[in-house]
Amino acid sequence: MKHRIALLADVHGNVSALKAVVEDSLKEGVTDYWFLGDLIMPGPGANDLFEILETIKVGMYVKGNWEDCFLDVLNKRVDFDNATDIYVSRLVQYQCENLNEIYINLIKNLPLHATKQVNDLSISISHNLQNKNYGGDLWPTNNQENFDQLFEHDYDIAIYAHTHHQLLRYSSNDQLIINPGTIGQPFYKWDKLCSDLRAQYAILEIDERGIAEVRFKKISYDVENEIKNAISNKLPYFELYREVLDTGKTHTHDLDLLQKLNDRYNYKEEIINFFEKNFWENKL
Ligand SMILES: [Mn+2]
Repeated sequence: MKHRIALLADVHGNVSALKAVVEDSLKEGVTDYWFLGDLIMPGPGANDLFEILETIKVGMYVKGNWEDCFLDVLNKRVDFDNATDIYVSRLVQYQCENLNEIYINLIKNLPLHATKQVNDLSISISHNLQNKNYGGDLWPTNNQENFDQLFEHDYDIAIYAHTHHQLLRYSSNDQLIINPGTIGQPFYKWDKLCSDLRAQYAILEIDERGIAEVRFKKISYDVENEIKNAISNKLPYFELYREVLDTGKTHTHDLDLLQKLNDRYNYKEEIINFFEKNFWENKL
């Protein structure tokens, strides 16, 4: 039987980009959808993102590091004196104000790693390494031994995401590695490539003979609409979101800039009030 699998990853709250990719995938005659993590934050998408995944019947969803950031805040693992922690916490507050409880529970129960058998092929699916969904181990230019870590078991194919870079390469034993890139937050370190920040995904086609096609796609979407969406939803750190959509540049670890924004908008006070009230009332 022929399977055309859409590999989706790293939406990061960008509903407009996800919608455009799903529309394209429907024209492509995709039969299966797998999602590799980092669905929410820092963009405005909340329930709408999960509802889209429901309409396309996503058959696999593994947990990204941003889903873990979300859970860390719910578990009160927050340093209120760290500007990045305030940034992430304020984005989590936005999600808590918007997300249905069923989706919060869904995030709590996501696996780090999954395997699929498609025809004769065994496939590993993880956000980054199978036991570690964060860090730079699988950056595209890293050494071969880092990538070989994906094959401690005898998978034929390993699929990962997280680096926001589309990639196809092989293990030392010639097993296939695929990264579909990012739907919502593309970036390049090479400036000239940053002029094209279309949404990325990949299609993996497997037929009776084996791997029939690996196709990397880039899909235009309505960036202006996404910015309007962020404004009308009163997205915190809106100016950072607009910048990442326009240029690909993020400031997640820029403590000075985040501190300025935290002070300007009183975000620290806001999250302390929000989380104290909700923890006390047992709502989180
Ligand atoms: Mn990630």
